[in-house]
Amino acid sequence: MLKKKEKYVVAVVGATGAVGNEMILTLEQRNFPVEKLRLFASERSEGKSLEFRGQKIPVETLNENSFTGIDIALFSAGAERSKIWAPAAAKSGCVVVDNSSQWRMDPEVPLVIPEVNPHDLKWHKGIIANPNCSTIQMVVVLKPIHDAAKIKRVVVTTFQAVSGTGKKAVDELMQQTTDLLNFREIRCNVYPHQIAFNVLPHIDKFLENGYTKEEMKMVNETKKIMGDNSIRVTATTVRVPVFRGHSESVNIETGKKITPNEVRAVLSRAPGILILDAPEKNVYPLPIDVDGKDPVYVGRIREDESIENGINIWIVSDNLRKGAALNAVQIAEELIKM
Ligand code: 25A
Ligand code: L14
Repeated sequence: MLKKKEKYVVAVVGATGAVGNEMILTLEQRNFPVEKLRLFASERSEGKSLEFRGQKIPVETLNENSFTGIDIALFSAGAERSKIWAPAAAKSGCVVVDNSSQWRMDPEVPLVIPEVNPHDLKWHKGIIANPNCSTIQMVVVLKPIHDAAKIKRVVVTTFQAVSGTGKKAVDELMQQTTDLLNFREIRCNVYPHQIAFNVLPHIDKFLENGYTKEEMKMVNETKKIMGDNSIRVTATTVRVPVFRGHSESVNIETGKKITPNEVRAVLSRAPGILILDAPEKNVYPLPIDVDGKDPVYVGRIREDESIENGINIWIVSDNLRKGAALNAVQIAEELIKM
């Protein structure tokens, strides 16, 4: 458990990555009580330094003694690194907020969205998992609707930005776009197909059941966070040539009838959500407008006229922000309040 202090020694593991960078920025912007910030990445980043509150902080590599004296560690260095280093960090008395997929479905590890299930933080044993980006922005919206009308089934299709895969994917979209516009040959290193001017129905690995890992994360993580295994979820996750901001088309079937106006009322009272829904003025959430912003944006709220109790909505949020870094920092904020 975390000892109460005025200020904390905080570490970011995977500091040079897309999410790690955003974590440093988020800690600074939200004025998290940081006594000292330590930054870690692989040997590739040795010698680099990154800025926090106007000061240059060197990037270190991890070893057995790295976590001594650290109170809170935010991890975003991939599942392989979290598998080894998160338990090691927890053992040295540090509380880990892990952004990788490694520990999310472990029954010993709480999976937390502060707006949805902050109570689950109580039973952590040193590691807390940060959910998948697409899951977070969807579940922030599902929870208030579930409380009002009991959700039976969810059908979701995502439109995911390349920054979810990390910096190298951002570079690949940029490079392919300039190459194509200059009539040069393109190269595909990160994704199996061209991503510029294209759409790929494929995120993370394919599994035996024909779904991708990303799709099954949405199914399983939703049930765990909502604490309700009866909610049926089916997902299709799609990569689009967008740099930042995931979009989702979500169809919700409820047990109790709920009208679009009631959904608007319920969501406007819920934390972390902003409604942008004025179709007559062409107003709806767009990924280019949410870059660097905190809320989960909702629009296109309308009835699914093909079933008795159905609602269709459009959800957009910054995948590096609420989808990753912001949610992790919010978890840390909850921890120091406990
Ligand atoms: O396993 P998962 O959970 O499925 O996650 C896979 C990847 O998805 C990203 C993240 O990539 C992760 O590695 N990710 C995870 N969760 C995410 C989420 N919710 C998410 N993205 C969005 N939303 P990333 O590139 O953002 O971050 C990787 C970071 O981890 C550091 N790291 C790697 N090995 C480490 C380590 N840190 C500590 N110890 C280790 N052993 C990594 O640092 C980066 O900060 P780095 O030094 O390896 O990389 C520094 C620069 O080099 C680039 N780069 C990465 N891979 C290569 C590369 N350059 C050349 N060749 C490569 N193969 C990085 O982009 C970075 O700029
Ligand atoms: O958090 O977009 O499980 O490629 C791993 C891959 C998030 C997004 C996770 C991607 C992700 C991701």
